[in-house]
Amino acid sequence: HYSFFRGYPRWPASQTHLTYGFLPGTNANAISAVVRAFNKWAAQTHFTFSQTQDYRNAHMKISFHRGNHGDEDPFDGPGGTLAHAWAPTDGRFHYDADESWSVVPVPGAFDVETVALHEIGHLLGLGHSSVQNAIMYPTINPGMTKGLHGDDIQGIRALY
Ligand code: TQI
Ligand code: CA
Ligand code: ZN
Repeated sequence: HYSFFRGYPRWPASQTHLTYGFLPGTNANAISAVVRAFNKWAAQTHFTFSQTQDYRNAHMKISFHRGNHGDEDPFDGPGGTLAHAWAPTDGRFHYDADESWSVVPVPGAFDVETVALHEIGHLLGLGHSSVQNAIMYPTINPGMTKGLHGDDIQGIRALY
């Protein structure tokens, strides 16, 4: 079953359109995969999302970093943490650049789109789910791709 962050942080009801931007220099194939993930969330929620070139002013900011990258949660090299994102309305979403990433299923590499679906769930206010096939389930294996599950959609609809 889905869960939320403590205090149920969420985007204001008036903000159904949210922008996202990528740190300049982000790999184009990774951008395409994250765009697909936003489109999948948009198809199942009241949100619309659009990519902006104005990274600094985007509601949600996506970037790749390694190790200590200036926030309160340094990355840990290969293994361990793959990515992190903050609860509403912070908007930061970071990938650990020290992991193996792929935009097509490759054994041993993590799927950029699948991880984006999960982290966008956090950006929108979802916590983790106990349903194994839900995108918000807190475990994933390399080479695995997942999509949105009924439990994820019910969670977002319950929050908003
Ligand atoms: N990163 C954790 C995550 O996004 C960060 C985290 C730990 C967290 N506890 C949290 C975030 C509680 C919000 C609330 O879950 S991770 C997966 C999954 C990670 C894990 O690197 O462990 C994905 C990142 F679910 F597949 F295991 C992305 Cl998809
Ligand atoms: Ca790591
Ligand atoms: Zn998570």
